[in-house]
Amino acid sequence: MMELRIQLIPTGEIILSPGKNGENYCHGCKPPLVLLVPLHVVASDGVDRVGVQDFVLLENFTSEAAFIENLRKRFKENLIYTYIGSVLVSVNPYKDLEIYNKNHMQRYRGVNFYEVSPHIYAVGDNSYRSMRTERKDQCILISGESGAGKTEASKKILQYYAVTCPASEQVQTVKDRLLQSNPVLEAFGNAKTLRNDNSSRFGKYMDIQFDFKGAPVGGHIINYLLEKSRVVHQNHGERNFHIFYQLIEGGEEDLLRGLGLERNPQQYQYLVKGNCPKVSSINDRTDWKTVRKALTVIGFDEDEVEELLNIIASVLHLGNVQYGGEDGVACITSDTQIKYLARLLGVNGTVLTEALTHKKIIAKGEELMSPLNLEQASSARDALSKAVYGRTFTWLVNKINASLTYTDDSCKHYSVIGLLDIYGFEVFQHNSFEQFCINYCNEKLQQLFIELTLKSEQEEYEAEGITWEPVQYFNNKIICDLVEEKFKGIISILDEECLRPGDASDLTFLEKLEDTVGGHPHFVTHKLADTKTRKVMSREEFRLLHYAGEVNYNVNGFLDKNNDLLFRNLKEVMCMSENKILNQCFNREELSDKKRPETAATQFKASLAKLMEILMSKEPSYVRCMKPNDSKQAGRFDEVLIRHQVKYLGLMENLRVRRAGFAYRRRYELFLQRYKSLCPDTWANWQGKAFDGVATLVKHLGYKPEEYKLGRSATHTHTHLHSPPGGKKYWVWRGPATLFATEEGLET
Ligand code: AOV
Ligand code: MG
Repeated sequence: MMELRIQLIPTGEIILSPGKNGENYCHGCKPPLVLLVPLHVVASDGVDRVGVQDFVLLENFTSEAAFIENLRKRFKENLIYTYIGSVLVSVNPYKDLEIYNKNHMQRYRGVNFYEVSPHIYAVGDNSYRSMRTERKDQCILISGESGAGKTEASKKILQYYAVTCPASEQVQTVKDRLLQSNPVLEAFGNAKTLRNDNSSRFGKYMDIQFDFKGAPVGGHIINYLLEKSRVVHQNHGERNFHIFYQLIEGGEEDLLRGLGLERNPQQYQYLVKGNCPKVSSINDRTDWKTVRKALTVIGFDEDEVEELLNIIASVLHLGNVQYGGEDGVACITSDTQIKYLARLLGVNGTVLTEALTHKKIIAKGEELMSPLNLEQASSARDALSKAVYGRTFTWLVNKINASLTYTDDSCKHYSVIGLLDIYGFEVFQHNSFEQFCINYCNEKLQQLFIELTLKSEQEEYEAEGITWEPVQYFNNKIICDLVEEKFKGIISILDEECLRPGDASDLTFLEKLEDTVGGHPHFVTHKLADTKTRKVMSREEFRLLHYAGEVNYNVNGFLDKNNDLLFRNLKEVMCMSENKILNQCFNREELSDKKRPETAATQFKASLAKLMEILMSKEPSYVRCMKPNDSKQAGRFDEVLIRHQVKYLGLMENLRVRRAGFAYRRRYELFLQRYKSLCPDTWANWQGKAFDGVATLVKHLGYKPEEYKLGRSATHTHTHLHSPPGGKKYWVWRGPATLFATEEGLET
């Protein structure tokens, strides 16, 4: 196969140069080089097998069919990455590709985005270079539905930095810890779902901090709402968090004996619900070894590891606490678990037994222990398991953060690249509060993408007075508002029911939703639905028409999960724990705090709002991940599924804005500085205004009026996509770094 490259220099001269597979050459160019635009790779039989590597180069760029065909062609050739301008589109190959080794990493180091074939490394490198040259913090936003490849992409970027960035001995330690935080957090925060064998059940935003030499010197992770309910319940075909199976499968005999565990997941109530102890793509035993090593690299000492594993084992024992009893009063039928629990949790067994079967109430100023019935006792036990696991997870993140904290006082100022890897949009047969939160989070991220790529881009043209044919797109703000608006959004209504004394229940929440948001175009319930929809909805569900698809949420459990309460006496027991980790997770101050804690959804909403602020304050890059099929199979490209994702990710609109727009923007001063030597009137020392100098320069270069525009703010010009003379097959960027930006605005 031969690949043709086109290279454009400001004089308008075009140099074609043959390249090797996937490689680009900066061939025979004299500065100033503007841009290299790769053309089709055409086989010797003249057949275009791999399409274009930037959708912007698609001849028929308004056609969705052409877009999908280009994706398909590339996917079949294992070319999983394609650009839309600077946005990277990635299709999960579901197989290991030989494109992530050190040679590949070197190829992308310090090379212009367009000079090499599309790759996740190019995105990483581009952000890194922008951070260094422009001194602006960056973030890389990775989105896509569950199983699309977000977590893998974020790991690849991290590996790229670990290998290619400069390192001293101290930096090497940080690099190792950054890398090793992944297996640990995945063990405790990922699980097999029906959509993904290694599904992230928490959201993760990770800042990588770089010093002035560009070396990674520290990091910080923020975690978002862990799906705690998985600790006590899994749907059919799903698993609990990986760590439980890793410990049981991989733990040494002595260790398991000490923890009172058997090497059989089927023995544990918390591991049998999904009836799926083994997953063919996962080796729990080797993963256990990886996690154990990683804990050491991160800086856990043996005592901490022991205490951590004591907690994991105690959750399994808690799940096996069984209740019996007469007259509706719960009592624990066997005290074997309690014995283990008392030891592993470091608490008094009798006090724990009482707390697992009673509730402390205060009547007439006196504390009384009121017995629980069977159902109450089971949910108290499960609430304790969830709290213990959830808080330990947060502790783990804090511990990792402490190990990543940069301590060298000589460098107080560092630049940051943030990596966002959240849980992807998901739809199951049965969707609950967790899916509601996950999908809401995805709406927020899509909203940010729209704000930053579609909306603001178009608004800027208007502000600059540049003629512009607006591109229509679906703005999902309406759905974000439906969920999060004060007083009348779904979360507010849910909170209201959670706080309302008396007869509040999941069903009264549903009724209230119908009364308040019943008329909303993106909200439906059984009662409000048309006959066809009603057939596929139960009376306990509400349906949201998300940007990514329709999801029916069953309200069962919404109030409890949102309240996320733990009985006071269980908290008291945990506060007395001798386990040092638990001791930090449960503290006495919380017992004396009379204020009701914020609900789970409200906390989540606030944390997402903060996340949006963080992301908005940085220069974003986007990776849009797609799933080629629902069966996790290599080589299968399900066109219907892909089309759906192309639609809801807004990729066609993204392309249209990109195509219609000006690819390059430069401030007049910088543009003039760079290219003045191309024009006899400007080359020496231009004394006039930069704007006039640029106008003289572009006139001299012979650009046609439609090929560039000078922005109103009188500091920028930009140039257009342009069909090259005499050629219809491809499109190129025309002109020297076509310029345009606002006064303080865009940098080089
Ligand atoms: P996700 O993060 O987007 O889903 P993952 O990154 O976990 O999805 O990818 C799912 C699986 O797809 C991985 O475990 C790999 O087997 C495979 N995969 C993804 N990307 C690649 C790649 N570049 N090369 C090879 N295999 C890949 V979720 O966390 O569920 O939203 O909540
Ligand atoms: Mg993930």
